[in-house]
Amino acid sequence: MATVFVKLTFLLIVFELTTASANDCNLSNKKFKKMVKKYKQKCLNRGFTSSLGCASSSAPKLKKKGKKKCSAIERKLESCNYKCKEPTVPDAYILRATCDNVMTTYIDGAEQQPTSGNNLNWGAEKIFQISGSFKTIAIYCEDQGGPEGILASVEEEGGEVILVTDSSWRCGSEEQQGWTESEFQEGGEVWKTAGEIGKHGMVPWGVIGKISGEAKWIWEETKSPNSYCRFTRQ
Ligand SMILES: [Ca+2]
Repeated sequence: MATVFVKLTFLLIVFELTTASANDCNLSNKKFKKMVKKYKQKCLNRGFTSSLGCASSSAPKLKKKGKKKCSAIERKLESCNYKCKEPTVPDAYILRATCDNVMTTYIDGAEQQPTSGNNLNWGAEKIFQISGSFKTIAIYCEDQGGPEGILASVEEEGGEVILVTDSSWRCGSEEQQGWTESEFQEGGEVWKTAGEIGKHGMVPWGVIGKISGEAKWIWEETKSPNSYCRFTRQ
């Protein structure tokens, strides 16, 4: 008898999940809000591909069971005419960068290793996966003769560029204590507006990988062999 009861309950739950379609919203306002929160936290922020057109993060991915739960939540929300209002903040960005000649990259004070590209080779773009909540990108470049420059862009997973190297960056010729940290104050005589050398694509470098075409080659203005450049988000 107990087994039959469990089976019936299970069938009822399955029936409810699969038939919750349009015009079938029976959630109280409180429960609806709770479900929206769950949808954002457990589904969209975990890379669930929304069929309601909501933006979702890239990683980590959900397993089969999780996807099934999210689909059920989504159907329920759809039946309640739920519309995505704001895109969720991406979990990660892609930083593409290079410099002539040797590059060291920091995000919020921590040195980063590229997932692709070689820090010693200016001809190859270096690719970094960086946190969606990053504040400060800091790039140190050592010039070893000939022309010098730093070139970089940051994009969302979908390829939309959110920032490039240009005169919005600040550069100096001295390594100052804490210069890679987001709290660092770019004051005094050392930190100046980055000097723009020219647009991505210019000679002698040409086009480097998939760095944005809007990016400019920059350097600290006195043309010292050492350039420390940084950008902080508001
Ligand atoms: Ca050089």
